[in-house]
Amino acid sequence: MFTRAIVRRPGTNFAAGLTTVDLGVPIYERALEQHEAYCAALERGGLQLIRLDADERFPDSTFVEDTAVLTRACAILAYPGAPSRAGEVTEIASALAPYYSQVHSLQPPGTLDGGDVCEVGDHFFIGISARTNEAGAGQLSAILAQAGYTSQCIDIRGVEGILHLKSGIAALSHRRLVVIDALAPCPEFQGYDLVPVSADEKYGANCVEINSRVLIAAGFPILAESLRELGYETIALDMSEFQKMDGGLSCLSLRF
Ligand code: CIR
Repeated sequence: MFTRAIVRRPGTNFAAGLTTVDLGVPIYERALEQHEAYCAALERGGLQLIRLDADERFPDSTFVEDTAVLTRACAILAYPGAPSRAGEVTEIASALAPYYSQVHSLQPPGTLDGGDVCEVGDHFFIGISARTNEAGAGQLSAILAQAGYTSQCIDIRGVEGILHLKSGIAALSHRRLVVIDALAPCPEFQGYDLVPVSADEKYGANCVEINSRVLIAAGFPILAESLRELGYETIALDMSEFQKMDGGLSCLSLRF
């Protein structure tokens, strides 16, 4: 159950951020509208928003999820794997300080993006990716273990077309995992109730459950229908401008 979320408005230089996809240049005005609709959906889910101003020093800083891992016990400041993003963590640390008495920080040579960390109950999957290395995953795993959580690493470096682990999976209530076809066979995911996502709806896998409603990217009708059949209310959000920058729905907020 989340009660709050940190969000950061995209800056005017949002289009100068990192991307590996070839979907065109994002339209800033549209990104702002989509961001506002996203914030409204979080508020509709009962979350109190901590809204940070745009930070033009960091074009990718609207993707706040990558800067921290939040648990009930503690906050863990990430060490983003892209050098252009490492400085984003400082302001997020200040924003989190009033809410957490226990704050840990990952240290180099460890790198870790929050988008690689997927919490399912008291267990965490940590993606080893182009952004998160073994050292970062190891540090996070040790901090989580101290706090009473278990974790497992999932190597996604060979999985085409996903930047982060959570580009390909999402945890829902009732031990459900929304999972793209390429990750569904992972032995670590067996024992969960898998909600499969076909290759042509892959981007939709990055969805977020907010207090029993599921926010999903618009345009993925098969996944939306599967979720409705499972009894979830879904809210579809247009994410086109964030998708152009490799960003999924979860990465626009840090929920806690
Ligand atoms: C980046 O490449 O870092 C940003 N353009 C997108 C980050 C997306 N983050 C996420 O999905 N957790």
